[in-house]
Amino acid sequence: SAPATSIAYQFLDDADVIAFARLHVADQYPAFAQAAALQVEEIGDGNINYVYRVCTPDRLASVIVKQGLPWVRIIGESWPLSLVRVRIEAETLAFEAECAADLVPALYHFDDARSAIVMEDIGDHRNLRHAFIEKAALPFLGEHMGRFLATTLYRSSDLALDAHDKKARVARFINPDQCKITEDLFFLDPFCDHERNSINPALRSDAEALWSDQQLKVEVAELKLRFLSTPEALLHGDLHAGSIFVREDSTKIIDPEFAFFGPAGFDIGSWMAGLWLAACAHTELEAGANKGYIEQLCAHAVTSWEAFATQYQAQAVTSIDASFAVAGVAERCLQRMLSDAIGYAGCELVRRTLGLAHVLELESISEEGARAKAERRALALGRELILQRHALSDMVVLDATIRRHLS
Ligand code: SR1
Ligand code: MG
Repeated sequence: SAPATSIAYQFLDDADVIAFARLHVADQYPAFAQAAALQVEEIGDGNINYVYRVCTPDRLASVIVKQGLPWVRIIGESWPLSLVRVRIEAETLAFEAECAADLVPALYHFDDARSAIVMEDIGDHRNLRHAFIEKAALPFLGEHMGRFLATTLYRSSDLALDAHDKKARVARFINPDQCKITEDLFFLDPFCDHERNSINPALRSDAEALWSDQQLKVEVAELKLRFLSTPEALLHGDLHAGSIFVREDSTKIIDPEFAFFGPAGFDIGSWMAGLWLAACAHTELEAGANKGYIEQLCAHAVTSWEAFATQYQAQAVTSIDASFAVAGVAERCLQRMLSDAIGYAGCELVRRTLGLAHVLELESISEEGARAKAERRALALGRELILQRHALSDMVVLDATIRRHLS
């Protein structure tokens, strides 16, 4: 819906969006310069920003224009949000393109004054949530995600960067409002009776049991402290399935507006939890006939971890810092990243079940009893991952645990 207050930099109307796109991409898209009339549609379905597709009348050429507002779109002016996130998103997209250009939309232009980005239209891809619901076979997804994680998380770490450069980057990617959203929605609300939570009434007693679990709260506090105080690598920061678009042969990761320097395991765990949330949903669909697809989802987690670990290790032995190019250092880093990832995946499973922002894979289960069973499964899996993250720190044991919860 249109914001209550309009702000000077905000696009006034369709013509304004079109003029902005035409001005900034005429070089890359001669068709934009030549076309007498361009078309625009607002296509954003996210929680925070406005997203427009601008295209030629024949739709053969198109770009995406994304504009941020100084508040959360779905909440309104009562939840202010700094516009620094738009610059951070643009700079993160540029960094990710240096790491893995084929896995992100190309950045065409960033306009600080208008808090807007013009980028490649990846409209020939579809959102991974819909692909999961439709049980799409995605043979390259695990490798693509493993490579994205290995390159972005390694090349922004102290193993790869000059010490002064690394600290300058940490400062440049300070993103406090976005981090506060995660600190609250991911680590606080779902573990207490918070008014922002959205809880299926059938799960009320499960939620109350979770809220009284003091051991769990201590583990979540430790994970939150690491999130707050571990500038290990430049994270995407919001790597759920809604931030990933796919074709059978291609993967694009979008929306890094939550980027900041944090613990590498946060991105890895957020990604894996997306697979396991979809798998929980599929356990209750089609009378349990989805075993084959659940297997595929579990396999994506294993494949992506193996691709990540292999590529991380291969890069680590080339570290510019002699302290880190020592045999055994990469293995130690990987061990810690995996146990962090398991803990953060557990939090993501819990917050997508009890917190403010749920996932379509679970929400679209129309039969209430089936949805409650799938959500209960996600909650139980999330709890075990948080509590057992150190004991599960081996992909074989982890995979067996996931499969036990899904059977
Ligand atoms: C108010 S924002 C809610 C959620 O949407 C974003 O994509 C993040 O995941 C955030 O937690
Ligand atoms: Mg987003």
